Amino acid sequence: MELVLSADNSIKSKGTPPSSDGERKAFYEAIRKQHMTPLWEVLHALVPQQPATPCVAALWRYADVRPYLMQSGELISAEEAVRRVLILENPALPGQSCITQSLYAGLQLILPGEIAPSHRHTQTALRFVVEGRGAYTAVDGERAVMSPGDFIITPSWTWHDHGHQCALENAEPVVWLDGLDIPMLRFFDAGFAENHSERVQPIMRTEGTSYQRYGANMLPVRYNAPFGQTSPIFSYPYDRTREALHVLERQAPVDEWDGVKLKYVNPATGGSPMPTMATFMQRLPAGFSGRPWRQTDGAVYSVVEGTGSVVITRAGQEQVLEFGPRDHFVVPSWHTARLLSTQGCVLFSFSDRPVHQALGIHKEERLS
Ligand code: 1HN
Repeated sequence: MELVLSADNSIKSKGTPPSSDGERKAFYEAIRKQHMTPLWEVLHALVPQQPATPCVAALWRYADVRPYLMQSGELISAEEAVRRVLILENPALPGQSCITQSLYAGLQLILPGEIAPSHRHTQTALRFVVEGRGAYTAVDGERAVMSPGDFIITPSWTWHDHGHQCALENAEPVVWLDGLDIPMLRFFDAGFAENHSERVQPIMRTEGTSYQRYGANMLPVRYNAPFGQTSPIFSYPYDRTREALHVLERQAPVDEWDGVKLKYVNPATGGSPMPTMATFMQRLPAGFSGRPWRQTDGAVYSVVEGTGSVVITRAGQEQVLEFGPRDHFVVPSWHTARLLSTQGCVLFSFSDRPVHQALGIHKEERLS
């Protein structure tokens, strides 16, 4: 028989019978006072065999959401709220202000004549314009007018304010989707923020300067990245994106999983426009019945045009979300999804993929 030295310095045979539940509980209680806890009780949860996100798939129908957004416009001004936003919370993570464990999403409303005051923070933001015209966002001294389908970036630590220039009687409310890396920065305890001394930051360049400088497949000869790893183009207008997708749909092979899907890039690096978030626009042709896939990056979708459905399966449970224009939905990590569209549609989406890729942990499976 093999003998071993036990914790109390007595010699016992190696095959010591298992301790009772009571003995173990007392032991856990004792070590808790030392701020210690046994790994063997949590090992499987800490290192799951595959991603086991607490997030669930969810859909926000614009017809359900819009009345509340407009009601928020009567309750509080953009100025008082600083940012008048209704946060899209993952139904399984109430109170955590996040749509996935790493991403924040919200719908922001600005009314004609309003100003959302200037500030900056280390969190990176993206805006995807959902409805209305006449609003602008200013980033470090340059304004970009917002139109539906435009994708706009607020790089980390850049001054930004929003406004609605249109004082006309028929001026429209403007709504956009905000996507931020807030939960990631919270995780790293790396968030800083400050307010500008002025409500509206001074304008230093005429509108469109960044696009002319960096958006024509050219860069200034002595290019010096103005926003670090983030794209120097802070507005990607929808008319250009839409045109590209439509030409590709007619003239190039359609992917059986994605339809026609393009990723936005930082023109100076070819990489994602922001270090923490990837953005995509895709077109599903009429009659598209996509194949299923799953990937580690949970993604948030904004429906731009058309209708369709996404079938999401996890642990044998299937969920069908039917979507139309301006609806939003989330496909969490490692949920199997497939997209269908009878009449054709256009979908914007964003995810935390660049972080997965930087860490070498991105995984995607395309199923048949
Ligand atoms: C923010 O600055 C904006 O600038 C939107 O529009 C949403 C959510 C949390 C913190 C800052 C914006 C935000 C935010």
